Amino acid sequence: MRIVLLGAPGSGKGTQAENIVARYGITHVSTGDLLRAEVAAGTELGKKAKAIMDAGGLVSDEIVLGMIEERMNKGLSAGFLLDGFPRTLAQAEALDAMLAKLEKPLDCTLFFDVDFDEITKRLLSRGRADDNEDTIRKRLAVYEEQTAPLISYYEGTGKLKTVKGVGSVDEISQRIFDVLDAHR
Ligand code: B4P
Repeated sequence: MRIVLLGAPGSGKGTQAENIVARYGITHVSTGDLLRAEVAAGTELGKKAKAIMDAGGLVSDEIVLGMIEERMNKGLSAGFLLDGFPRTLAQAEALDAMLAKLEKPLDCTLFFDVDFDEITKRLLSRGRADDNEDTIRKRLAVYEEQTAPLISYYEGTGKLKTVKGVGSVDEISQRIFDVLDAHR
């Protein structure tokens, strides 16, 4: 199973990813986690990424695509869940090209539908370095401008499934499992 999770920052991608990979035994690839690992290790890439992430921007397509390619080359078991990637049209097109070459097209893109008031509440109570009010506002604006267009991009492929992302974590997981079980 090859899945993309699409949604605004704080829509629950990372939270639900854990439950999805546990159920279907697929590999979890989170560009946010990969970037935070680079920051924690103090690499050159991490230093560049940290300033951008703390300001609520998107790390460059070049850096993110390089990380994804490196991760894909390590092998991806029975399938994969891409969490937080792609986030721009250029990333989505590059992903399609990569997967076409591997003859492993996506099965499904899950879009988590959550309104911005709920997201702001969640992120303020999480309190990560990039979760203050100014940064959240910036991240949501960047999302609207650069990531939200991917909803119609994936609608055009016929593979978009929208999941209401409000409710308890378990309720939302069940909605996701209902969609994904129909794909197995
Ligand atoms: P990410 O790590 O992808 O994080 P996120 O979008 O903030 O969060 P997510 O949707 O995973 O929410 P979560 O489950 O944690 O990105 C961080 C930064 O990395 C980006 O801003 C960007 O700078 C950079 N980056 C990453 N990928 C990139 C890319 N492809 N291109 C360029 N830059 C990239 O949930 C949030 C909170 O809500 C948690 O506290 C959680 O406990 C809570 N929550 C979850 N589900 C809930 C529910 N049902 N009810 C109540 N609370 C809930």
